This record gives sequence, structure tokens and C-alpha cells, in this order.
Amino acid sequence: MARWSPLALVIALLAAVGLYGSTAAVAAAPLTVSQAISQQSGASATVRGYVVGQPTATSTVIRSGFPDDNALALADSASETGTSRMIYVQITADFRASWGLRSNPSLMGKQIDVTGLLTAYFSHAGLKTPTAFAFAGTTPPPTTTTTPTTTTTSAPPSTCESYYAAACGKSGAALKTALNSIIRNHTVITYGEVWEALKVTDQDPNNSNNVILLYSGTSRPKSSNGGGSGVPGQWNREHVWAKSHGQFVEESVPGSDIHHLRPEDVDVNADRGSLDFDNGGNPVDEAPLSRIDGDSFEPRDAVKGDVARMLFYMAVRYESGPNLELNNSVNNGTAPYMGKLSVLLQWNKQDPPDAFEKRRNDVIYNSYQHNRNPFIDHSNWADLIWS
Ligand SMILES: [Ca+2]
Ligand SMILES: [Ca+2]
Ligand SMILES: [Ca+2]
Repeated sequence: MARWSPLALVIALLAAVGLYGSTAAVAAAPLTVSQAISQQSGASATVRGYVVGQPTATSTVIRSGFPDDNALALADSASETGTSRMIYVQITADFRASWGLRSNPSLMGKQIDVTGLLTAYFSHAGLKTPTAFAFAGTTPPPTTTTTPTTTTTSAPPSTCESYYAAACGKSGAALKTALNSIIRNHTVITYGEVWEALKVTDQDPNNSNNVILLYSGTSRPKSSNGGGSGVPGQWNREHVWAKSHGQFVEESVPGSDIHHLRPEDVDVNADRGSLDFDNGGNPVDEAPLSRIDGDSFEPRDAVKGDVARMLFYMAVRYESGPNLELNNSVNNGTAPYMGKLSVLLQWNKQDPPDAFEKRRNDVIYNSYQHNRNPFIDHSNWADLIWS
């Protein structure tokens, strides 16, 4: 059965009734910051500018050490320091996790579009009560014709113009370093909160009461979570990067990072244990499409790439405390390594990202951690770093 992302479904439905593309309303071009400063009329408008800091008083905009996520300043130049040439943007609660500077200091210097009311804030030219934030260039361009538009699938903010701007055009160690800087400051959830998060990220697209188990592919009730080891029919939280490889605990930043946590049958999780990944072995009890031998685990074909990309993410996200890395070995034990890299690179190509995996990345980015797995957005980057 086809798996539709919510956005693709909406676009498809709109196209079906002739609303998308053919009769799209004409959108006004965004205002510049200088235009917005001179038009403090209280009207709603979209303003495009560069993020230049956080206003904390009428004539004070700070550029680092941001105290909270409640406001930002835009200017027509990314290097602007004169507050008279800035507009102060209120960030209401719904937008703070994604657009506040304390949580997202890498927004500094980025060009964004904000829609809100042109009215004073901090006794200064302002934009209040926002209804939309977007990176400039990710907003659909104004439509002035009635030419039908080709529909597209849900696109992550993965263009070099926005989320990955600092990584674009790089390779090798420089690409790895740039990606680390983009993804390393994520919102950490507790290990207890992981249960409810996995019920959302790994929901069965054909049954919203269930989750899909990683290594078996089984659809199992969300409510069957928990259980001690060996409780039949239950699922728990599989660490794809085994905790012992680097010796981190469950209640830690890598331990509760849902980019590499997946629902799995309690017994299958125990079978996999802390094995490295490689091809070969005998079918796993209760997950017969996956294979196991004395020193390695081979996930079923449909998730081979998913496993590889989770491990790529971990190696890039964690460069200290512990510094997780990939190597070409099995039997890595408690060293902060996971193998086999050469096999993972093959699996990444063999099983490219699908709708389930892309949706999962979007949900983690939008609702939980506010960072992305770059290798789901750009699977070729694994080769640029490790080949
Ligand atoms: Ca083996
Ligand atoms: Ca897959
Ligand atoms: Ca690392």
C-alpha cells in the first residue's frame, strides 16, 4: 500500500479539487526590513530579512549568549548593527522551539520570512503576533499565472540555502565538521519521554494504534510497550547504536536521542544485544528476515539503509563525550566504535530513504529534537565523508 506523507496528501487532495496550482492566489512579495520599519500600520505582512540578534531593550540587540527564545531582530544586511535599521520580531510560544535564538543560535545570519502584524515591539519598529516563519527561498514563489503546477512530495528544509547552508559544497572532514555544527544542539528529551515519541515517529502508516518494529517489521499495538526482558508480545526501546559502544547510559544525550532509537520486540532486542552490524548468519527468532551470528547482526533488507543512516548520524552528531565513530570491525566491545563501515555504506545505497524514514526525520525535527539526520536528506553525503 502506498505511504503518503501528510503534506503530499494535502497537495494531492487540493490538486484533485483544482485548488493547487491552477487557481492559487497571488501572493504579495515580502517587504524589506526598511519598508516594514516605515509601514508600522498594524496590518499583516510578510517581512524578509537577515537574523542579526535578539532585542532585549529598545536600543539593545545582543548577538550571542541569548537569554531566551522570545524575540529576534531582522535587518536588510546580515552585518547590520544599527538598531534603527532593524525590525524587532515577537516569537510567540508555538514558534520558540524552532525560531528562538537560545534554542537555535545557528539562525544568526540566515535570511528568513516572517508573517505578522506591523506594530511596535519593545517601543521600536516591530512585527508582532506572528503566524508563519520560513527560510527565505523555501516559501513558494508568488504565483501570477494559471499554469498547472507539478505536485511534489513533502520536502524537508534540506536545501543548501537553508538548514544545510554551512555544509553545502563540502566533503570529507570539512563536511563532517559542518554537519556536526548544524545538528549538535538538539532539544534533549528524557528517556521516559522516548516511549511516547516512538509511538509517533514509528507509527504504522496503515494502523494508527500500532508501531512498526525495526528488525522484524511486525506491526504491534502501541500499548504493548514496556515489559521486562523476555515478556512475550511486548516492545521496548532499541538503541541501534548500542549503549555499550562508548558506554553511555539511557538517561544521557546519546541515550535518549530518538534519531537512533526504534521500537523492537523485547526478545529480538536482547538477541541483537550490542553486536556490530555485518552481513551473514542465521535467521533471528521472531525476526526471520534479519540474521545473526556470533559477532554481528544483519537487519532485514527493508531497514538496512535506515540502520546505516542512523549510525552515520550518531558518528557525526557525537564528536565528544563520547566521540562515536565508525570502523570496519566487528567485536568492537565497549570502544566507542561501530562497524562495519564498508557494509553500512553498501546498505545505504541498497536501501535508500523511503517515505516512512523521511516522515520520521521530519517528526523528530518538527516536534521533538529540532535537529535532522542529514543522511536521510542527502544519503550521498555518507560517501563524501567516508568513502
Ligand atoms: Ca558475523
Ligand atoms: Ca528502508
Ligand atoms: Ca564522532
